[in-house]
Amino acid sequence: MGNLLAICDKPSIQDNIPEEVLLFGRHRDSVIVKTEPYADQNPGTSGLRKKTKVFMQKHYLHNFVQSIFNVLGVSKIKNQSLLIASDGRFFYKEAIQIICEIAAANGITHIIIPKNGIATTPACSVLIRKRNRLGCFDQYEDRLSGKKKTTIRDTHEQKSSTKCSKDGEMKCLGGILLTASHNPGGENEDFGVKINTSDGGAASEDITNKIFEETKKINMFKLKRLKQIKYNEIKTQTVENITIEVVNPITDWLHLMKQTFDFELIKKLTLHKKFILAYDGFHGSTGEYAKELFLNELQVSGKFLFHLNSKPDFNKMHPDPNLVHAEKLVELMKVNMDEEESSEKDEQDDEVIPDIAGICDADGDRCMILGKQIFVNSCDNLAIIAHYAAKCIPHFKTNYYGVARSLPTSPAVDRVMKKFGKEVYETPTGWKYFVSLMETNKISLCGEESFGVGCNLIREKDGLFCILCWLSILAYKNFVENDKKDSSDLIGVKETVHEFWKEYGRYYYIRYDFENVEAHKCCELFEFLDKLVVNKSVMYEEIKDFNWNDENNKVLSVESFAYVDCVTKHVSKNQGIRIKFANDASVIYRKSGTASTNATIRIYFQKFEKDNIFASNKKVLEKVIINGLKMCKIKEFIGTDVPSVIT
Ligand code: VG1
Ligand code: CO
Repeated sequence: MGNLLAICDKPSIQDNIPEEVLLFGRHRDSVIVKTEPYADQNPGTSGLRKKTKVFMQKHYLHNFVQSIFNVLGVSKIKNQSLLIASDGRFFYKEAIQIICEIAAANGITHIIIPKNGIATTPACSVLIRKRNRLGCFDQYEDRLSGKKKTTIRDTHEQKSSTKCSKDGEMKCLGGILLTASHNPGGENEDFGVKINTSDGGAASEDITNKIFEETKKINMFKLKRLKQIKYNEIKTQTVENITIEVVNPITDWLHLMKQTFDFELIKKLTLHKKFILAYDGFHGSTGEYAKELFLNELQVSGKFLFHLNSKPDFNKMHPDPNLVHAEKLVELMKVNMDEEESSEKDEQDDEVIPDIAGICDADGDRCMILGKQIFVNSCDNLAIIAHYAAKCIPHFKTNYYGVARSLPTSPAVDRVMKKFGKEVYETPTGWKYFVSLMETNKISLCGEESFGVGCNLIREKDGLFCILCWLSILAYKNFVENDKKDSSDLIGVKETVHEFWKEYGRYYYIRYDFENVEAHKCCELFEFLDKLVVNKSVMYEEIKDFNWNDENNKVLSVESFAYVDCVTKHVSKNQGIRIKFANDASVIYRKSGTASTNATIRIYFQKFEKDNIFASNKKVLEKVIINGLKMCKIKEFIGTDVPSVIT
């Protein structure tokens, strides 16, 4: 029996063998453990997310991790290196140990772990890309050879020619990131696993589909017991023939940021006597980065930097940068969403309000930007960055291709790109869809309405990158476009946003989230919407309580969004329903792919106004919201039309 199982690459086990069999590996030190599949391990928009206690169930994490390795196949894993990192949430230490043991038994010989096990998602992407000499890190190999590269996404393979790059670093198979991102953490909250491939991007949908299929039939996993792995010091050690390389996760990322941005220009702003930056890290993974970047590099005062130390339960905060959960900085910045936007300055002299505030989620890939008395909605955020990028961010001066945005992100950026004569790509929700567009040099910048923005140097969205974009814009406006050197009156976020609206018009925008909806009720609602897609006239029959004669209610189209990946040609269907109205308004309905329990329905309302740009967001969207809620018959299907979160 020993021999039989010893040669098994793909787990397959008979029912009548003992629970655990000691039998394989060069030193006969690995075991094969019998397991039962779980039916619910379907990775969503970005990784697998469940309650922590679900992950703590017997073999739950083991099954999922072994399924990842099964999909990759033994030949791709053998003697390779793997990154394992986390955002510091509860259960991450146990999880790192488990993954190391499964990885080692599956043939991984080199494991990279950031110091203390904590790194941001974008920094992990940078680390993987640097190890594999991809993109701007290719100078060691591809740039010299002048060879045209096929994209990694084309083949889902790591270039197998060399295992080590010229300076001796091991190449990296990819990363397993232990995070549930903006979801809360703790024993009774959420845990998650994101998977990044060797291009540094989140695994594409066809890979995650295969992993899900594997989890449904898995009946064994491999394990090599290792003594407790330590990663609190930066050093390389060997633990039972496995190299454990503990790295500083900040170095490569910071180096890349310095290449991307003009730090000298930014410092004119951050060293200005009147300038104040505020930051909230929600006790997630960004704290050490924020200290290094803001305190050491940009020398801002630490007075308004909050929650930088990593805590497993994020001090009971919900690390989701939105107007509800980021209340501390919303209050500090005096943002009042119910008021109309005033184009006038109405700041009181005696109050100290920072010039800009950034709030990142636990894994550091999202960021909400606030200015004095203003919230920058994420769609405008992308558009404003797109507008200024070539002027003040060195990377975009020479490498500015197109831009991509997810379906529910308003087309504010489309207006900017139209002016520049550049392409805009509309993708489903989730960063993985942007990766192929980056791989093929179609885009340089991309973003989502959920506080995500990033560029083609990294394959993940990056919250601190977003803040650096804003610091660059403000520095440019104050010290290049104007000379505010000695002035105390700096041009701020609010003026920048208002100026943008004046030039391009404004997309009013609100998102409603209905959380914890029973799955079957959510399905029924979407089945109904699907009927509208097939036949618009169903609307007129089914939605009686509606004034169809009102010009504002005129429906132009009802579509179900589908997308074809430009590299893999994978077709993603049912990515959301969009209803367009004749009055420049639209409503989009989606099922969230990040909920850890039950279903979350997201409804996005938007309306464009060319000249009426300083009105209240709520008032302008009032009718659109009423229409949008009626048209999906939400009250009928889920019993309420009151959302759990409004952004
Ligand atoms: C949400 C956001 C989406 C984002 C995703 C992952 O997905 O809407 O824009 O890419 O989270 O972000 P969904 O399916 O729940 O709408 V993160 O920072 O949670 O990795
Ligand atoms: Co995140």
